[in-house]
Amino acid sequence: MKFFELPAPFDGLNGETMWVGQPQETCENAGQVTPPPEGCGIAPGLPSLTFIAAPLQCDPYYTDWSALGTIHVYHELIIPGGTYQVQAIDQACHTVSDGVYSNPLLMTTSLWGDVVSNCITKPCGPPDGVVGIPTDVTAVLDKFKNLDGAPAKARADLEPAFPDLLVNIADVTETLDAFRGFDYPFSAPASPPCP
Ligand SMILES: [Ca+2]
Ligand SMILES: [Ca+2]
Repeated sequence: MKFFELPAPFDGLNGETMWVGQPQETCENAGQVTPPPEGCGIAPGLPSLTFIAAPLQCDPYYTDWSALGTIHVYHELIIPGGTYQVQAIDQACHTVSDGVYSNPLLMTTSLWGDVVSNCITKPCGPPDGVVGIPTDVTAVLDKFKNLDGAPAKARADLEPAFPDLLVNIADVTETLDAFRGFDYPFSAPASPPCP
């Protein structure tokens, strides 16, 4: 994954690349990460009790990504309003060779605190470019409480800088700060993440 166009102060990392790491099954329930032996707790209104999450890392992890469905990629350098270029490569190819990667797919993340459009109908609508109290802040609070009609955790997990795959009151507070006009609170690293 290439950092294609990140906003300031992260723009010094534009052009740097990282790999998507090992995918792991993760609970939708706000208070759990890895599924315990007895299974994940409730996640009312969502189609599955789990989803697939994968962090970024500096070395390739090879798997059949197409078999996994939607993958939530998370890292401190997945930031709001950034555009990322995603490509895949076969394990048999040399990673330094041009022309052996799949066609690039560009993806842009939503603005800081913009989690949903609304959750009046389920599932919640996608981010709409604005941060509101009855929409975004309420959505994250509802996810913290595991209420019916809350958004998926991949949307509601805003903090810490490297998201912890949990949704608690700190995530609600960040969304409220975004509504109040506060800037993205996490800083850019001083040097590229990978050598
Ligand atoms: Ca919104
Ligand atoms: Ca969190």
